[in-house]
Amino acid sequence: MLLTTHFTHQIASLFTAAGLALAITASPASGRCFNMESPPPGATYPVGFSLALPDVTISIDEFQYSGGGWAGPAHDANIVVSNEALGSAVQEIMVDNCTIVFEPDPPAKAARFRYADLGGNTNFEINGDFRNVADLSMLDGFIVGGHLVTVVWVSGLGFERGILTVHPAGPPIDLLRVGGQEFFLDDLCYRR
Ligand SMILES: [Ca+2]
Ligand SMILES: [Ca+2]
Repeated sequence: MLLTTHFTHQIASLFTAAGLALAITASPASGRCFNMESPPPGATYPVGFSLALPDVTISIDEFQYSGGGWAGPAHDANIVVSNEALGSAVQEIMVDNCTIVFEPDPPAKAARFRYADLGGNTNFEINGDFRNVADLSMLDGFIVGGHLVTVVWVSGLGFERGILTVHPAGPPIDLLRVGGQEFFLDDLCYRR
């Protein structure tokens, strides 16, 4: 896959005072990976949470239902001991009726993550190009925010697992958002 070689051997760990512990690359200048292994299990990040690191801001934001209404602020993301997204053992983040937003600064060129969508619809956004789709696999082959998106569809329809890649050769990626209902995310990487 696009970013595997770039990141696989560069993961180190970081624990922040704010508690959203993340895995990062040895050289953040080249990009980052977030494997969700360092936070304590059960760590909870409500809508409105925001963590500003020197080169990326990560926040939890609202989720839009399939009908267009918004889920509101009474939701959160949680670190869980599970491997629904088929990523790095043993933890991942469950983004439940909310979205997680990555704003890399300097911006990224490409990104990739593993997910399990065990609920209803999903939200996905690059640089203000917001998509609300039943399943992320519906974005396979589409251009979002000026970037080609491909999805390796692992299983299911409506309850699917996959790997989503945001390919390079688009504008700088200032913002990447993803979320769903009973949505599990792991090993989100981007490179600069
Ligand atoms: Ca993990
Ligand atoms: Ca779905």
